[in-house]
Amino acid sequence: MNDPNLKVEVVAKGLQIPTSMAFLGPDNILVLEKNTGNVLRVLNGEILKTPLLHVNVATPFIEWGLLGIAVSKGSNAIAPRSVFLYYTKPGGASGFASGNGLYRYELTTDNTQLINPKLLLDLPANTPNPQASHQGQAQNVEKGRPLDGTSGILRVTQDGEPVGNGIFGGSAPANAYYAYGIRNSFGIDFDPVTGKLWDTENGPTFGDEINLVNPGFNSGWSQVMGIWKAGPSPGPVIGDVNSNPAKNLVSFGGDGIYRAPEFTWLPTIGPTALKFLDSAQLGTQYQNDMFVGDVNTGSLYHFKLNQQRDGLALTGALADKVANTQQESQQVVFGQGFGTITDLQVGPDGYLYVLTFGGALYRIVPLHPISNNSIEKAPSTSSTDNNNIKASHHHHNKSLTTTSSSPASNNNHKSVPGILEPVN
Ligand SMILES: [Ca+2]
Ligand SMILES: [Ca+2]
Repeated sequence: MNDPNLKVEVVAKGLQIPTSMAFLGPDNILVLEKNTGNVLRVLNGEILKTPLLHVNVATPFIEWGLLGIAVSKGSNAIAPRSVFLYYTKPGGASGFASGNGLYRYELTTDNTQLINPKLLLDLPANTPNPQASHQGQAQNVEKGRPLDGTSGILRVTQDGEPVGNGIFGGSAPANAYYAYGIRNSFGIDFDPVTGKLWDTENGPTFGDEINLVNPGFNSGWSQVMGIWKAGPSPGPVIGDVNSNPAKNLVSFGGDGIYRAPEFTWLPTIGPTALKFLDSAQLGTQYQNDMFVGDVNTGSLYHFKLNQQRDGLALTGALADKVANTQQESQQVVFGQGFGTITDLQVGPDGYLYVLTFGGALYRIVPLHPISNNSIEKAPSTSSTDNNNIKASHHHHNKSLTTTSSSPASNNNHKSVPGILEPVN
């Protein structure tokens, strides 16, 4: 940790490619394993042997498997709690995968089983065939397929119904779109102060992004990545100004609105989870700030928001909103040596939890516990009574691997992992 007043504790080790987590209570955490298809519980630092659930998952690609989890409280004290899972289903005509499903399960009251699954969203899981997949209006190809569930952030109720008539209208899955033109999102979270959604996105070999995602947000892919014209290498700057974005973007009659990233890495670092620390337990100087994980450098990044909270507070070489070099990126590094960070959550204890591809779960805590009784943790976003759930369905993450021999690592046209975050 760059802050000498903070330290990293190991909560648990020995998980097999954990992808995401959700708190049931203090020291009581559900964790997903990507390839085993197991939903496990880590209780007081111990990984309980019997999974709450095992699902068959498609695993041949780095982007596929058991990927996203969110927990909602029951509608009252005795109602079952809902657990939402997002995973890639095996089979289908291709033999690889029949789709990506968002399911709602009931958690048994003894916290040992997930039962009564209900399929809320049935989304495509395209194999890495550049010609066949991801050339639609969701990717800003005007004459391409209508919105098909790819390259978007989707919003449905906890029963899987569209919210109102949907921003882009039509039938499922178009009516579930909240945002589109997203190449490969990995992390989403809601600002606890404004309620606004933010995401991280992975570029191909350049142009990773952090975005403020307003309703109807168009991120610009496959025309723009970062602020540059998309291509094998960065083209000219065409996407740095909201009011004058690249030409030829699909706007759905004006319902879709391009917005430039609030931050871009030119050399790719593979940003992953994004989390707001809605707690003062690491010190008030970090309260409600944004934290982001990555793949390529093992770093955890820390960003302060500007006063209006519609952008980031950036100075020096980052005042241009671009980390032009790895060195510039160091300015926002909070800690290093984590390996690949797959998820970040704030525990009921107000500390920041870090889940890693290598199988460890860490917790960032103060060196000396903060003993200010006046500090109260804000309501946790990992467990809410909200009505909506958002599913991030993305496009290929080229970088959730450290080996170039991965079938996924050289392909820009995949379907994708999902992360679920409850709505505030
Ligand atoms: Ca973008
Ligand atoms: Ca710069």
